[in-house]
Amino acid sequence: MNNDTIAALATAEGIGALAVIRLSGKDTLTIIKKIFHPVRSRKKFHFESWRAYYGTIAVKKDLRIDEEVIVTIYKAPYSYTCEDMAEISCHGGKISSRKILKCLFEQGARLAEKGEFTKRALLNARIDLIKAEAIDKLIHATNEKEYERALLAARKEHETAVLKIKNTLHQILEEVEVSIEYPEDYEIKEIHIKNQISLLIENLKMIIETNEEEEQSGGIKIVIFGEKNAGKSTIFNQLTGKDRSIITEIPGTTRDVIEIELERNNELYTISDTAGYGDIGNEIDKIAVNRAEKVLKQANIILFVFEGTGTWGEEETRWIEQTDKNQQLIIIMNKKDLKKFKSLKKTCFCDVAKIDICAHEKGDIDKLWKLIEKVKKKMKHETSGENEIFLINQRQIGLIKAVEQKLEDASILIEKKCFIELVAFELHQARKKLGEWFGEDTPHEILNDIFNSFCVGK
Ligand SMILES: Nc1nc2c(ncn2[C@@H]2O[C@H](COP(=O)(O)OP(=O)(O)OP(=O)(O)O)[C@@H](O)[C@H]2O)c(=O)[nH]1
Ligand SMILES: [Mg+2]
Repeated sequence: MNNDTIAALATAEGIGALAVIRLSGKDTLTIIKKIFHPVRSRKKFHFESWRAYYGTIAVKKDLRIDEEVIVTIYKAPYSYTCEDMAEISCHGGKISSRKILKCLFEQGARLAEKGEFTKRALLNARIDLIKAEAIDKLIHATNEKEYERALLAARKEHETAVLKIKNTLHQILEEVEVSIEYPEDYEIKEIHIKNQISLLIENLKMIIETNEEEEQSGGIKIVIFGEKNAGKSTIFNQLTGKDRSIITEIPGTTRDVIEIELERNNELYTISDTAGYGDIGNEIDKIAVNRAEKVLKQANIILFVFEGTGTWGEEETRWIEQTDKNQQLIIIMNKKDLKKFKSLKKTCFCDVAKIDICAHEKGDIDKLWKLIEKVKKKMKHETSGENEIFLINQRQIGLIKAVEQKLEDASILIEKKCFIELVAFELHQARKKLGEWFGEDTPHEILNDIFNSFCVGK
């Protein structure tokens, strides 16, 4: 492995109070000793690990221009990269850090590639690829949910849960390999091996399912649906705080599905406004309702909007009864400010959440948000963290799918009474794919691709 000395700005470039430059590699201490002048020490200076030193760096010796800095030293192997490292904390803004970096390059350091510090941590076995990707996800997280999942994926407990899967597969493979040597034992073990594989397949399927939902989710999906002109778009604009949907008194105003992502109380939501059902006038109406029905199926929470001045009929009941048992439902009786308004609260659908509102009233929209947050708690999946496996990107999901497929293939071969060597081959393939998940046997080009998405300085 290349352990030449690399340097990069670790903080975002731009105006700010401070900037931090990172340095890692075999010449770190030599370079620091050459350019850094501690303020207190007059005698020969000796760096200790995990200590911060105040001093200056002469960025232009002839003119005696010095940069004030704090240098923190991390000696190998107790650093992020397992190599000698230094972090130079200097004044923010572009100029200071650029000058210091130039100084470091003049002394033999080179500019780090994207993610090269973390790549070194991986190649020096300080972290595995799952943790490396979790660290990257932490930095790129755009909402609390993503951040929380990345944090959990970087924990020791997660490593233990991952190890359990790895060990189970290794045990199965061991049993199969012993059977190659002692085929007479295989008949006794065959059912046991098949059961073990089935259990692992089930476990992986569950992991894939929950993580795919999370990866594609964009948070909790709320779909606003209901009869034409009931006030869906008004509620949509009010809930999102945006003037996105067109509102008119003409029934059938909304045709396409309109979607907005938003974060509220650390939760990510995707809210969709849809076309209303009712008299199907023309081909466009038909297409519009079809589109609405499609997104309705993907909803975690359905806000069923009905104009409280109308009469609740069979069509409404039919829509309500179509709701999947995994979907949460809120019936909104809108336009309560109108004279003819009738509440549905006490009359029917006892186990469904209901609310009477006037979509123009801010207080009512606040109450609706509270009800949504209450209903949300009933949803099946809430992150517990314990023993849970987090697949935080499509690469990881793809690999676990491949492992699961290889196990399925092995299981079929056992069923068909094929040669045990063939079963062992499939299990070896499964183990290889599993290894790629945490960075064992991951081809170099793939590693490069992964770290290319990291920041320089990370
Ligand atoms: N009085 C009263 N009018 C409302 C209320 N909510 C919405 N409206 C009005 O009802 C009309 C229809 O509102 P929209 O939000 O466009 O209804 P919609 O359900 O999206 O209608 P379509 O897209 O045509 O299906 C507009 O004139 C709104 O101003 C309410 O609470 N009270
Ligand atoms: Mg509308």
